[in-house]
Amino acid sequence: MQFDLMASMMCADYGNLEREVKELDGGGIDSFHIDIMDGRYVPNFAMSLNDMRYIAKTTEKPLDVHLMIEHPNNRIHLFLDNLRKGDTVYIHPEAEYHPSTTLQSIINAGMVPGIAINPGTSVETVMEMLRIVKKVLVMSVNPGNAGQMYLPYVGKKITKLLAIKEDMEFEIYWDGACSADKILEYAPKGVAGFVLGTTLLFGKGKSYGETLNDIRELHF
Ligand code: S6P
Ligand code: MG
Repeated sequence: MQFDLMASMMCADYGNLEREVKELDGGGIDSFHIDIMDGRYVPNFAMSLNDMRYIAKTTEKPLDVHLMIEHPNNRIHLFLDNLRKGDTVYIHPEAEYHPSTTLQSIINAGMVPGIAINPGTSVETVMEMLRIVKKVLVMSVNPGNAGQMYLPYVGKKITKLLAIKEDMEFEIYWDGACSADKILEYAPKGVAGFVLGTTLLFGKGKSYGETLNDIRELHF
């Protein structure tokens, strides 16, 4: 079964960030998920531009930058100038007056454009943007914190997105409270990747390599 695994780096041990990145890299993570929060769009501050730069220079694997900030277009160049072609940038459409303009800036810079969809946001609201983006990050928790409970009503939205993803040419990624049973259920249905945080990857008393192998060996 083919699917990507991304590490939610806001859950990493910041006292040993280089070691964390290298262990995840060596353990077979597919990309590094960078949660950027501004304390306004979401009620929390998380990773910074400096953290993102540091991780970018410590690994050659792709970065998956999830911007939970108001009006990302005002400062989008700060992110784009520090990423590599092929890295992904997700914006929240609600945080921007003209999200399609911001997505175009991401495309023009050679990055992969994505939108993140909050639990309370419907597919219909973002329908036109689905024609522009390559990736859709479905939030299965409200944005702002790691370690939250899965919101089961999000399942219906994933089913809707799965039904239109081929025609509209985007891939679906899961973010929030990702457990093995969610991967078992949704990878076979066509969800392309999963962001792993405190639920499945960090603080488990096992090496990241072991955990990632266990996930890849799940019996589908
Ligand atoms: C939430 C953020 C997510 C979390 C991730 C953590 O605002 O976008 O990327 O970091 O959900 O995983 P977990 O398993 O602790 O929920
Ligand atoms: Mg995230």
